[in-house]
Amino acid sequence: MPVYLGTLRLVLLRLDSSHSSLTMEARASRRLAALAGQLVDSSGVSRNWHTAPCDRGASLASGAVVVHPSVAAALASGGAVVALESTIVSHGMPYPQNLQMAREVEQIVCERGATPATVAIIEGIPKIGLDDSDLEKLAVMGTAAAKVSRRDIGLCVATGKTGATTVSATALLAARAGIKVFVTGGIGGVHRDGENSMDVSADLTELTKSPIAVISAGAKSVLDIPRTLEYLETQGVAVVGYGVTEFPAFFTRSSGCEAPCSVNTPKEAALLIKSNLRLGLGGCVFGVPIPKEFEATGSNVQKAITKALQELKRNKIKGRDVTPFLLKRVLELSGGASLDANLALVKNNAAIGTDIAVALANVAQEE
Ligand code: PSU
Ligand code: MN
Repeated sequence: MPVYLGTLRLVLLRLDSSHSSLTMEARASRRLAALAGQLVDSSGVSRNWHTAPCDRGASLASGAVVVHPSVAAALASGGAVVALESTIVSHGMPYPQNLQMAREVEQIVCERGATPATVAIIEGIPKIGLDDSDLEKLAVMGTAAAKVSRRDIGLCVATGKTGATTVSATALLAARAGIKVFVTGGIGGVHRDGENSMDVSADLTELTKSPIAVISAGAKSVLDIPRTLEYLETQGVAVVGYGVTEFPAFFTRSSGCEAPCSVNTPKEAALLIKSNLRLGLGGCVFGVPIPKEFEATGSNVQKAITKALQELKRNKIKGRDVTPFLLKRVLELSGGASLDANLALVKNNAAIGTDIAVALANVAQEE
């Protein structure tokens, strides 16, 4: 029985302290059974949350979490699974390139030997693994879908809305389903002027809570990359350069900031992830540099970033709207150049992330 279950039992017993001990036990068991019943796969079969592989935490406040049958089967057999976020689809790219990207990335994951699990909340139901119709719905909705970070999950579920999950919400939901590797484009970070605005993405703090490895192309230079790395260090999140010694800056391979450590192969990455998981150290971030041939060395994207940052200030955009605004303006101002680079790096991350997930599954099976 996981330690967590004992803890929850204790909490429930305390809540019921006005009743006799026998009643307390019975009531606690009933509530645990009810919570466990909230995790169902899409065939309607109830899965026991508490005995799910890599069980990590309490069930969500309300509603069911639907694990796609392909993902549930892969997890049950110890196969490699790769989680994918959905805000990149709805808020990160325009339609129809976003849909094409989402399908291609899933395809890459399949071809390299893992099961893709795109995460989103569809009409109030958190889903781990989407059908193509769900992907299409999110891609077409674009910014009409809610942008759901950790704090927004409860409301989205309670109101039955459709929401795309950011890195933080995806990491949380995927890790609770037992997924250990998650591919994205770029992670959120400390925004420029973040020392005053305190605009620090929940992506960074989530990795202290959710045990999952995020494979990214680093953080965009619209962010304050040195402070992002400092913040991750404070939070105790391992940051790893993949095949490089610098933490990459999304459109460019170099950020001028050294990565605290680096690995060169999927197996090395897998061993690091395994150690982190075993020791209960939480999540980690891998920075995979954009392939050289797509690197936006041209002044085009850099100029667009500078201009977008000026516009951000002028328009007084704040909070959850900052990142989507910057992504959209950089795309428009660079005349589409940023989109080509973005697509190339996401696909590259998917290939490398899948190789890492496969290596991790192999390492686990060798034991
Ligand atoms: N950076 C990108 N593309 C994206 C995002 C960030 O290059 O699509 C999205 C991710 O979903 C990330 C979120 O988790 O933005 C961060 O938003 P915020 O800064 O509001 O935390
Ligand atoms: Mn923010």
